[in-house]
Amino acid sequence: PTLEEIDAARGAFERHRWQAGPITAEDAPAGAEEVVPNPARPRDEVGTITWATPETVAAAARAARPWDADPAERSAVLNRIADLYEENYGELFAILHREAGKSLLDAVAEIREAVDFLRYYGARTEGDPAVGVFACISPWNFPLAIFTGQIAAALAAGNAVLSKPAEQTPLIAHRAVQLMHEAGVPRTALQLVPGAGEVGAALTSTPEVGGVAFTGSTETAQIIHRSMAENLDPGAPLIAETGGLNAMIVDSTALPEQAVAAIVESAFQSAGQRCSALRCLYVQEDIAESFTEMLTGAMDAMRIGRPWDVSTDVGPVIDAEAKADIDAYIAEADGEGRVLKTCDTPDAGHFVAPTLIRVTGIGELEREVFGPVLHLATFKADGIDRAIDAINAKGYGLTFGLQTRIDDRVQHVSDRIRVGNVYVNRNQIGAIVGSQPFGGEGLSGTGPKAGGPDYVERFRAHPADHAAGEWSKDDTAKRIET
Ligand code: UN1
Repeated sequence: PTLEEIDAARGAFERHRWQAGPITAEDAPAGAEEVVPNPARPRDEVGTITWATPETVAAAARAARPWDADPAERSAVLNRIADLYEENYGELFAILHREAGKSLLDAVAEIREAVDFLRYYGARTEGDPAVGVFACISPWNFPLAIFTGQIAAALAAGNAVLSKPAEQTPLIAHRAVQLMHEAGVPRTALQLVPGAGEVGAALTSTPEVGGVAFTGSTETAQIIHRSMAENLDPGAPLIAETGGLNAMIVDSTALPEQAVAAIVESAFQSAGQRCSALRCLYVQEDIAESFTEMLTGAMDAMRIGRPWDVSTDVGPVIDAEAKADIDAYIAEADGEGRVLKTCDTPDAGHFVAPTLIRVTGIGELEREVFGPVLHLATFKADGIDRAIDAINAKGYGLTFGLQTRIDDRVQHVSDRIRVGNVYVNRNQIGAIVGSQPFGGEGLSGTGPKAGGPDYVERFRAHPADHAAGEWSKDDTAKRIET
């Protein structure tokens, strides 16, 4: 569909109110009900959510049964879900806009990616038996794509899934699970338990759970890992995709227009709410002044505003808490005189101004600020290795960008940087299922890469291979995209 058609299809759901809650195989107790707000429009009530509780999780775990249909049938059902997503795109767009504040372009990419995950993992249903019951815990920043990707992989391997979407985005998850059941996934093989931390804690300590897939913060991954160690089978796998402190290096040979476009997209698209987003930019000292001027000019040209306007580049952040946190971070930098550029934003709604902050190096960054905040440092002509070492020293290892026209440098830098995905002379977000498997190392995650050939394998029971570490090279190896 064209953007106009998408917008029209979405428009039919402009005032709809969704009602969501746990979806379990058998009757299970549920908890309190709450209104789901719209991050861009404070008075818009998008729907209501009835939360699951630890008791809901216990009942769902008892009712869970691995999906024992043959691989061809599982494959057909996963593809049917993809078809249903495509047929229902207007409604899915509307929820992504109103519940998650997704811009039109981000929502297009998100539905595309969810469909890609379903078809890609749907082609990998043959293999060893399932682990059993998988808990899938997903983030709000890709509330359909990552939510669907985890579930599709677990189901492709024949597992039963207990899925907890992020508490900010339960409505899109609920609608997705309805479509999955409509396509033919048995209710015993897929149950939805929306909730906050206590539901997550119940999932990662329920003895029936044989493995956990998690995407979210590094801190939460560590909590999950501890809970699994204390409560689950020692062999239960944790498949985690976590945070990043991603950098880009721009040397004096880079094409400035190309580099600026890549930086603006990498740092500010999706309001910077991607684990892959660019956080710290290193520009070679010799060109820093003119380059910074171009970059701040490009920031001036960005449109920040309502996600449902076709021309919007940057929408809101997810909620009031996120806005308060990022605004406080910017205010502190401002107080220290380190803000180089900030933009105007609409008054109402959870908008955060895209902001450029001066630092001496990535070492100064104490944490991942999950919003449209970019840090800028410079390096001397002979200092590129020192910059890379400083980036590696942070311990994360997700994405890295390089802008250069020196061929030898591409190899040298790619060899030295320790990340999952290296992007050369392009943006460093927007990995594509199948052709660009995505995932990191160190504090950024366990591997295997999502959208890669080994991802579904980790959802199967083959302890011999696990023990021997016999994963193919694509499992965690660095990938270079140009
Ligand atoms: C995330 O933000 O949690 O390449 C991971 C990208 C996306 C990142 C998803 N696949 O930008």
